[in-house]
Amino acid sequence: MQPDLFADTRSRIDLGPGAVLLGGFALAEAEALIGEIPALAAVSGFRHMETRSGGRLSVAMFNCGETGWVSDRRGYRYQAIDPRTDRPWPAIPPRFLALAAGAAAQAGYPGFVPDACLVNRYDAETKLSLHQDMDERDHSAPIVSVSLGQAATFLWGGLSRSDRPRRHRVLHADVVVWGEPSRMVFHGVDSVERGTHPLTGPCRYNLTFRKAR
Ligand code: MD3
Ligand code: FE
Repeated sequence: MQPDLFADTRSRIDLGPGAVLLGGFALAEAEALIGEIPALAAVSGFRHMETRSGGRLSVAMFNCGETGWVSDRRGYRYQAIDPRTDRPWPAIPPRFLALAAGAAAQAGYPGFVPDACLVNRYDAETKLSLHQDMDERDHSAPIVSVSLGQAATFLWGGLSRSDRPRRHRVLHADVVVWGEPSRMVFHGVDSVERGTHPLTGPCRYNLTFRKAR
């Protein structure tokens, strides 16, 4: 036990096997992380992607990294070129990489080097229905998720769609690390709380770091 390693984390909650919520892990860095978003968005840009069925995702998003997650009429996939700009996604900022690697290490996954960072923006009324993340090639790598701004209710289900999800409140600067065997659980975001966060206003940002290829 090395207590000093846990100094930044107010609470550590085990969500399930291989999945841990590090409460407030990003608190010291949060303002700087949020401060990186406008310059990244100026290169790529938040957009509501289309779905295969012609709908529109209510979460606004873009990626940084060598590859990025996209959805359109052809379905979901990762690609190195941003379809909106026809150029590569912006690089993942070094402070993003450091935070993601630090959280992964604290959760028991040393040496985490993500190649994709999805930047999600949830405005009031935005929800993300229950789903699994299965578009990544390497399911043995963990996923690191950083919540910024307004709090939300996270839905944490099981390995079968019909498993009734549990609800967890995720707060500003909370970091969740999901590895095997919880990597493929169904999950979603139920509702973003109303109100105004001093750093993000009415919205919640989520940075999701993955090894996609
Ligand atoms: C749980 N994003 O982008 S955190 C997504 O808050 C996504 O923006 C949510 O689900 C958000 O796909 C949830 C990220 C997350 C990613 C993968 C998971 C949560 C996960 C895999 C298993 C369990
Ligand atoms: Fe997901």
